[in-house]
Amino acid sequence: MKSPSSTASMGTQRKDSFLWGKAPEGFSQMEKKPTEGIRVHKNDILDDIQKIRLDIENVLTEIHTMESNQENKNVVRAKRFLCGKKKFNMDPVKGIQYLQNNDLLDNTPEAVAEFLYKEEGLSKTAIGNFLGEREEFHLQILKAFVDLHEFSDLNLVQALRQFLWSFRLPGEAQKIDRMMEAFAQRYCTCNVGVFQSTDTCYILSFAIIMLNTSLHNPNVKDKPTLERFISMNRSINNGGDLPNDLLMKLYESIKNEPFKIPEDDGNDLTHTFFNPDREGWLLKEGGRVKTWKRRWFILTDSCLYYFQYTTDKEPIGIIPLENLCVREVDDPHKQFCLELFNPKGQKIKACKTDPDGRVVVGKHQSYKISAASAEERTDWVEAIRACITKDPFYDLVSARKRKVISNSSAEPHQ
Ligand code: 4IP
Repeated sequence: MKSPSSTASMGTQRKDSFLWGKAPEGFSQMEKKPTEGIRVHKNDILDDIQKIRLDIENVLTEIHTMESNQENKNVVRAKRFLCGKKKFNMDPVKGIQYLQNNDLLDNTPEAVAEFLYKEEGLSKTAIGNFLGEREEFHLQILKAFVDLHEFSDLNLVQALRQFLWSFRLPGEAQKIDRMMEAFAQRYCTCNVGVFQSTDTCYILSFAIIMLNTSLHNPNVKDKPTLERFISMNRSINNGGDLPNDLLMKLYESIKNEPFKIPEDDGNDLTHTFFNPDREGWLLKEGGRVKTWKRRWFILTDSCLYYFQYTTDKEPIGIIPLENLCVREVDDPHKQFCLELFNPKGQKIKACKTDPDGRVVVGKHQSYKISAASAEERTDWVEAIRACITKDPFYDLVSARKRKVISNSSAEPHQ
């Protein structure tokens, strides 16, 4: 006879054994059969658990690898993007190409325009040069870029402030023309009825930019009055006059606050010399003392810079080429000479560092420079000629004014 406690322990043992898939001692063959099945089943389940555990581990490792791959990809992408921006600042066309080749920028005018408009750290000079290019794709980018500006309910000075802050106006007349034309069109679309035509808006925009220079450049002694500004802009509204109070508002706004021109990190001297139009060794004759010195010349941004060594960061002298002319000349002592001169016969405005390291005004009536060969001289003369710019604004505006006047005399003004 089993004691109650031993019966109870027997019950527990059976239950445990069933749980573990083992038939406890003292069971008949019939009783043992289902437990065999349970044991097999249990092993299968354990195997499955093991497999699932391995699968989970594999998946976790895969996720981890994917994450770190993704991270690496992101790092590489970010580095490439930065590199693209640097390239852009040195050579905008190459920079954009690089970004597109690396799938970092879509090849649509809208995507490029947005990049130029929103991306930080881009040289505003590079943006200006890129936007001013003549090719069809660039024109579409320029339009998309200008369309990103909202000029509704702004007066022309306010709109110009916004526009001229988003890039630096390039020096080349045709580029300025295209950009200001695009600006005028956008302004007239946003402010229907303010001007009779986009030409009026274009001319007045230039008048405002010139007014800004005249009022705020300390070198301009003769400051234009409001009356002069108004009379300068007579008949520009398709033969009619613009309201005086509009011109007065614009005049006052500029007088009180000059245009802010964006600072440009990429516009320092180091950047200037990165992508010159031409560079090379030449001999230069002194200004007062006519000694010949071998100097490394760099032609860029409408200036001729000369250095003692190719590796020098700071030039010895800078000759702005604006309003100068260049020609081939003969010299009794040196071959293949060219001369930079002022057609008005005045002394050339240039600066140089004197032997004490001070920046002083140059003393040249003209610069005589000798090249190593006839070909080199021709190449230099051509490159300098291409760089020499006259006052681009003046020519652009007078052409547009002539157009407005001839249009308004052809069609009677209403
Ligand atoms: C100097 O002669 C050099 O030719 C200078 O050239 C020149 O200055 C000086 O012209 C001339 O006097 P010495 O070295 O024999 O004194 P660089 O500056 O290339 O050394 P420019 O104006 O040509 O740079 P003047 O005008 O300063 O006399």
